[in-house]
Amino acid sequence: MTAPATQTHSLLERLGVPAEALRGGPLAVRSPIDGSALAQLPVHTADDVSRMVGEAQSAFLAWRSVPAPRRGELIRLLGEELRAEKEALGALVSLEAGKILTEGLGEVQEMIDICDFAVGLSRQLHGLTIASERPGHRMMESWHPLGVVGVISAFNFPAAVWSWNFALAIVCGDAVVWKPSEKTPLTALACQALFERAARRFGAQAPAGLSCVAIGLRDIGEAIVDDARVALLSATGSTRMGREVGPRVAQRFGRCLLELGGNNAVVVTPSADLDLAVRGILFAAAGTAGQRCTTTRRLIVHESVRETLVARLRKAYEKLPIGDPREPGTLVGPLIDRAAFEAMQSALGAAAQEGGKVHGGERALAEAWPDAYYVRPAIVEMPSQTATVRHETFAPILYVMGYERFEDAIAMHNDVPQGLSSAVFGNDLRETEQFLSAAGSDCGIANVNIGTSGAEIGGAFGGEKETGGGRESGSDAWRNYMRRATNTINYSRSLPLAQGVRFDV
Ligand code: UN1
Repeated sequence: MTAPATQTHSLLERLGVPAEALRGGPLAVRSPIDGSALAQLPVHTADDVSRMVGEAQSAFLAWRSVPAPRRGELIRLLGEELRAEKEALGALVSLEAGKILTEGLGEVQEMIDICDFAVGLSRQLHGLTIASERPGHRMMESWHPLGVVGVISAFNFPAAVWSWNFALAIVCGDAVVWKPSEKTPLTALACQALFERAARRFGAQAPAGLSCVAIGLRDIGEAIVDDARVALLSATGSTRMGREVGPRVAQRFGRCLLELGGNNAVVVTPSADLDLAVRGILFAAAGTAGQRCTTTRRLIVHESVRETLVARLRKAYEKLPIGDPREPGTLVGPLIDRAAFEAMQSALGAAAQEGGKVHGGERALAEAWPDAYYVRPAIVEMPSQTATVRHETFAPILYVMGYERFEDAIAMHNDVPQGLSSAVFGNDLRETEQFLSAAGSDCGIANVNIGTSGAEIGGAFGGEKETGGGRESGSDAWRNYMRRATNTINYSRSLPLAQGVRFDV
């Protein structure tokens, strides 16, 4: 296989990021494939961020008056650029985030899908008309562009998470300042270059500053978080990050959209089709090397099928091809870095201390790539849902717990601090519907007979409790990016007051 740096540079050049932009800075960007250096990127300062937010604010003031369907046209053009460069951008995601190729391409497809969705939405940013209690009056609500949107994204979806926010924000009439993960800034530069291509084709009506990318570490994120001109801060990452960001944005009465940790479970009931369950769990638990916020981390299985299911999963796990994510046969690529590997090992150690029986989890391919961190995905049979299980470790660890009564399975399912995604496998309508009911799964996403990961963009994406409560992507998530005005219009010749109040002199 070509050296990651060589391949990355030629992809970036193709995507419109010049080689000189990748040199001479303090931020070392590495490929998780072999740990090799991809770039020494220049970084921005807090002052640069302040300037960017100012430019974005000016762009917003012009952009908000461009008709929404016209704004949709810009996103349609971005979708075209993404279609044209799907292979290249997907390969870049693989190189920088370590995803297998099909998942890198899937990520770009998700970006194309949200662009299509946003284009349609640009003619559907509608409010209600509401019956007024007063004669000759009409009430309605209008949705207006909000302002500058700050986006902070994580390494594991280095492009798609930005696009969910960006495509909606742009059709909603906002401008966006993006701080990508410092682990995956090159993908961000490529996205920006593709957007600039679309903007050039769109013409002068697209103001400069509509899309800004701020490269750097924590201080750059903080500069966006604390800037009062940023009307909405959409942040994806750890619960620890959200706990800091949320109150800081609230302090200045900004809006927050948080997508934080998940601790997603699959419940397998006695009536489940085990062939489906094995396939669904395998992809959701071991896919993306366990590094999706929607990854299945817990398996809650009825005692009557537990032994069979665990045996089948273990067999499937042993066959998982681990290796260079660019090789067509690979299903499990590397962890993002050494810290991820160490967190995984310490979770496995703690689980063993708590009585867990660990299968797999060991480092792989260390001799071939001493600076990369490949692991065999782990299955850990637990005596109960311990403290380690209740904590999200961003690695491929599947904890298995048994249950006897379905009510107990639901209680165990909900007894974690996070609430993102969930699934039940079963063909007993009473159980699967109970899982989806108000007294069932407490997550933002609840599925039947499919795994917890791989949501489509048409639905609202996000979760409850420590997951942060935000909803992105489909359904009515666009409302996050707009402000609502309630309008009352009097077309009569008198002035009746609401609630029958009299105030005549
Ligand atoms: C994430 O891991 O941050 O549902 C997002 C999924 C993808 C998005 C995951 N559509 O797994």
